[in-house]
Amino acid sequence: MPTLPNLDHYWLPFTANRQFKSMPRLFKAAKGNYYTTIDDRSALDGTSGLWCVAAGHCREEIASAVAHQLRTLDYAPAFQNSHPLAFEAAERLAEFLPHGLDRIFFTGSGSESADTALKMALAYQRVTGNPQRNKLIGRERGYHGVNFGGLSVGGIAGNRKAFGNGLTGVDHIRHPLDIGRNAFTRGIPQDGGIELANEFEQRITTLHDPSTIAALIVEPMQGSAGVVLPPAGYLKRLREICDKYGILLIFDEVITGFGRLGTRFAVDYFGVVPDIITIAKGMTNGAVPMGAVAVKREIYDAFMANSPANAIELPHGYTYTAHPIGCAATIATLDIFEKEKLVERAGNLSAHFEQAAHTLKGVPFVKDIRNIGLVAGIELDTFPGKLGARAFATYLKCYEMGVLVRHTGEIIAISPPLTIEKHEIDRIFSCIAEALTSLAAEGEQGLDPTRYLKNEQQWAAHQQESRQQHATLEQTA
Ligand code: PXG
Repeated sequence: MPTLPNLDHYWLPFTANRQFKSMPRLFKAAKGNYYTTIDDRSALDGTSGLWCVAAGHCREEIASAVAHQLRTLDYAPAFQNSHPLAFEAAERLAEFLPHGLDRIFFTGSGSESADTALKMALAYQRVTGNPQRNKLIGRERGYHGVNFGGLSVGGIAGNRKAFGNGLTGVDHIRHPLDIGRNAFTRGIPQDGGIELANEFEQRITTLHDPSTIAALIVEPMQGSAGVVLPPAGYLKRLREICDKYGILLIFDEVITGFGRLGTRFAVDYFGVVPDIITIAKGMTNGAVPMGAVAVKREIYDAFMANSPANAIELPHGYTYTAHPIGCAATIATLDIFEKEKLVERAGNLSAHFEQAAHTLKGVPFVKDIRNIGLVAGIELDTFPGKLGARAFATYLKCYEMGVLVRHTGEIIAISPPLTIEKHEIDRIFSCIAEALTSLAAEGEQGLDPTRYLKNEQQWAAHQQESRQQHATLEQTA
């Protein structure tokens, strides 16, 4: 029996800690599209880790670039000094990013990218003579990470409630999910996009003076809140409204970037170009925590032109901005994307993926299926009074069957590595079908998490027991 580490000290993020520690789900290794669990079972990664391992796990090219960098230059001061790889990584990203978004600021995560982008938007308005533009607009169900800026413009209720007031001067527009109208649409919904976007204009003109608004931030596709797709024409209309009122448009592409939609970025998918774009996750293939903000050249130039000589143009940055290891991982990741044509690969697989996802129509509890590129969201009917229990039980059942899926609220989200094979895509969705079918047979009992992962529960109990014995021995010694 493999030994479990002491589970007491690590406080897990966005996790029911007590529950997790009673049935710990630990991975000890990964390769390609598979994890190995601590008890030596293989689990097909239906989620690219947390949407980040786009090129598959444990890529040798990234490992050796990082190892080399660690031995050559482990760290260089990020302020007032730098290192060549920072410029090379920025140049490579500028080539990969949508045309025109070619001035790059590095961060340590998607959350830092979101807050950096919001601060840049506010500062940009000041340096261009519009200091009254200090309001930020986000969207219901939006997720822009967990720092105070991203949290404030974000719109996932559960993430906000515990943390006080957040930023002032923030408002939200409506999210575009309309299951009543669009359930089981393949790809993006065709109707309602323009009227929905027009609500943004209506809201800023009736509730705010639009000349007080600095920026609108949206995820082109809302990932964390359960795969919410923009209807046709919606993003383009948001762009037009922003242009009309001099509002900056920020696309948070932390999830949609790096091939997830079958195009490099959502910008390329929708043909709508924001002023600022945030990225992270796939940028280093999840191997090193890193993110970036790319801005239009005009924005960077405005800071340079309007700041006094020798002044710091943007008083913002992190100890780990452009960390050498992250830069090495970014360049190695971009090399893999290029060499293996991963974006094209994802695009070519999208039709098969869509077909496979929609085989779940008619399976018990499935009330909507949403898909785009290599992303699918499967929304389930909630068991009365137990929001999320069905999706969680589905996740546990799939885990037992050797497939890793994500659950959020009552939605299962699938986002495999772009290296996924067709038979693996089929396996993910047939596993979900099997899990839901057996949940239907089991009724309410099936929703009880303690029924699952007996192996893991035994370990946790065993660990508890041996630690108690140890404590007793220590006391008697
Ligand atoms: N913006 C977007 C659009 C994101 O999806 C962040 C910012 C924050 O990134 P960091 O690196 O600070 O976590 C994210 C992160 C999920 C899930 O299961 C999604 C994220 C993170 C963890 C889980 O949907 N998105």
